[in-house]
Amino acid sequence: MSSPPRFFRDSSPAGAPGYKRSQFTYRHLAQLASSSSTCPLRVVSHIDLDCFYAQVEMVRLGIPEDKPLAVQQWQGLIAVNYPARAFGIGRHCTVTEARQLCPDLIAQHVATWREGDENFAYRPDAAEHIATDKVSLDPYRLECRRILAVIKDHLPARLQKVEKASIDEVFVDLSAHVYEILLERFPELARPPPYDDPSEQLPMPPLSALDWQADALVDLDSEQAELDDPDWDDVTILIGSEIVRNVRAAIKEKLHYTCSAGVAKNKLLSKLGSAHKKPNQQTVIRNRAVQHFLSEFKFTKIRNLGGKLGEEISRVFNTELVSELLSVPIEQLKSRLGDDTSVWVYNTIRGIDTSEVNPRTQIKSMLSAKSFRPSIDSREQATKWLRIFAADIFSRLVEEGVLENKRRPKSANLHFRQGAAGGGQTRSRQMSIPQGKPIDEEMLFEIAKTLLCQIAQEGRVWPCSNLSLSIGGFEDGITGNMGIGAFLVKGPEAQVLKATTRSAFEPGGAGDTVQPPEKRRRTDEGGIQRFLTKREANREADARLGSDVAAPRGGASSGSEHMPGVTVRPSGPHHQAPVAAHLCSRCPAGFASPEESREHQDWHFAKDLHEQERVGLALVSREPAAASSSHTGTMRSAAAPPKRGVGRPKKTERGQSKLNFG
Ligand code: TTP
Ligand code: CA
Ligand code: CA
Repeated sequence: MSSPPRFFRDSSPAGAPGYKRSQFTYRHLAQLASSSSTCPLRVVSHIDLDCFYAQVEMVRLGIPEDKPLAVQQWQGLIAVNYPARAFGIGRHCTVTEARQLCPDLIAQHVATWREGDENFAYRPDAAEHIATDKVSLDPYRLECRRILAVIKDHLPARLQKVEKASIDEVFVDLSAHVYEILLERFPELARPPPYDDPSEQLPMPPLSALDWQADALVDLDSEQAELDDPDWDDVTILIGSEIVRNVRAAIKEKLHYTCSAGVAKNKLLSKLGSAHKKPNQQTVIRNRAVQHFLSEFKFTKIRNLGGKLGEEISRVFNTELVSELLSVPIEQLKSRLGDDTSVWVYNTIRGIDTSEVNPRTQIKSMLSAKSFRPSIDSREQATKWLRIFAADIFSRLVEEGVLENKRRPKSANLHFRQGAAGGGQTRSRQMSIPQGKPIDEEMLFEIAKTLLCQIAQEGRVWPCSNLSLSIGGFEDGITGNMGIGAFLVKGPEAQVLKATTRSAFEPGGAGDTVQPPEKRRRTDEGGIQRFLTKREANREADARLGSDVAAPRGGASSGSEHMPGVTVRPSGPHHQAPVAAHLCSRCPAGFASPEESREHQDWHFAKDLHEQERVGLALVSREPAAASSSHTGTMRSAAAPPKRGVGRPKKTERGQSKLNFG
């Protein structure tokens, strides 16, 4: 645990000689207390686990943190720990290539479900069973829940605002929490504003050392900016950074995982910050450093600017650099990109983002699917998969609080793609899920079998190249924030969860395969969505992502087996077929909401960064490489490259020395 920084207790009183006012007002302070997304004192953090699946396997298997390890799916790698990355191994490598680079590499295959088996398991021969196995991401999802529980336990319940952004990352809006700490440390801020006027400026914070400890502090573009007195935004971000450091220490202490974090005034910047220095570090982007931080990026590296939109902008304005795009007036952007998009782009490259941190979004449907190459041709074979789908979906229902009747699906749907790989007609049947009695795995299995039976009765339906079971029409039990309950899984729910999923590492849980069914295009999207939704699925990307079939064709795909957060969520309670309104332009995934689609783009974006970092294109940065830079003293990296120093940061960040006023 870190000690709080030392501050002088007195702020300069109004009217004192040389009295200088803060640029912030009492109203801004009130906005901080209410976590307003437009508050200039706002503090948001993005926390991302380092080489997540690899760390889960290392902890599960008790592998020392300096041993190179990668997580394998079929012949590909989906996660690589930092010691293995030091050998040049990345997700682009096949297992064979990786072993050539590092003969000692531990390649752990993901757990799989196997046709006919009722449980998922870690199987030594999984890699050779692409035709009969289906990847289970349950171990990672369970660890994700435990990590979220630690994060939420660590933050005051009434002040917390945590958004799960993918399987290994969260956004946390720390504003309200920071406000409380701020008032404890500076009680003078709790006094009413002069003349009771909230637009009155605050007194300046005391000129004392802001102790940034081991944070990576992003440099400023001028020495002068560093010499400017710290204002309250520096103080709030510092307090936020202390909170995050403690959260990260708790995750390490309780679960033995390291993570990296960004601390800044919004989601956009905090997300860029968490990726800035890895592993096991946190990067602080003070408001005064934002422009300098961003100007070093290619804008194509920024969330949602990596795809078609970024390409279009670089073509039209003939640059990929944020620094050059900054000089383009808004009118000129508007004339080329349309109003909404240009405002968004204009703000984004200036680090302006007022999007909310949304506590968990509610799932509208769940889907479990498998593509068959070669196709299957009997009801017996299909039934074995239905059992797996039922177990898979049931496990996620448990997570959704269905057992406490918080939310309950109303309908089930079976899709059956007839014919050889990729081609053929899709048949589907839907039925209501009986209300009034508890849903269990057996009930879902029975429903699925009934639906299969109905399809089979149509005659001449075999062979089958893709099968999927989906449920939808969730009815809300508890309104508002699902919040903590879904993750903490305490008391009776924990018992049920234990009974149904058992340990993540024992057979008996459920799978996480969520695969997009046939997608329907929607072309009526305006603004930025235009760039995120249209475009043919990129099959090459799919193959690279390590789908369970070598080269999926046709609308149905199995390519998303290991993609975090890919959930196809049909809209409407009685949909006929799952409809993904927002298609990923880069892979076959589809989403029901723009938000989910954006999150998925982030995931591609992170993935691209990894690939580009490998060839040194990621980010024009003056910082030392992640592997050799500083990290906190209290936490040892579980996934640090060999021979890396542990403990103190190697060099003081520029801003750290410059902010010593005390
Ligand atoms: P990431 O957070 O993108 O990567 P990472 O945690 O492995 O590494 P880093 O330290 O750079 O954050 O993804 C989280 C997990 O999602 C990752 O461990 C495995 C899974 N994943 C895939 O299965 N395939 C992919 O292409 C990507 C990008 C991630
Ligand atoms: Ca990660
Ligand atoms: Ca991530």
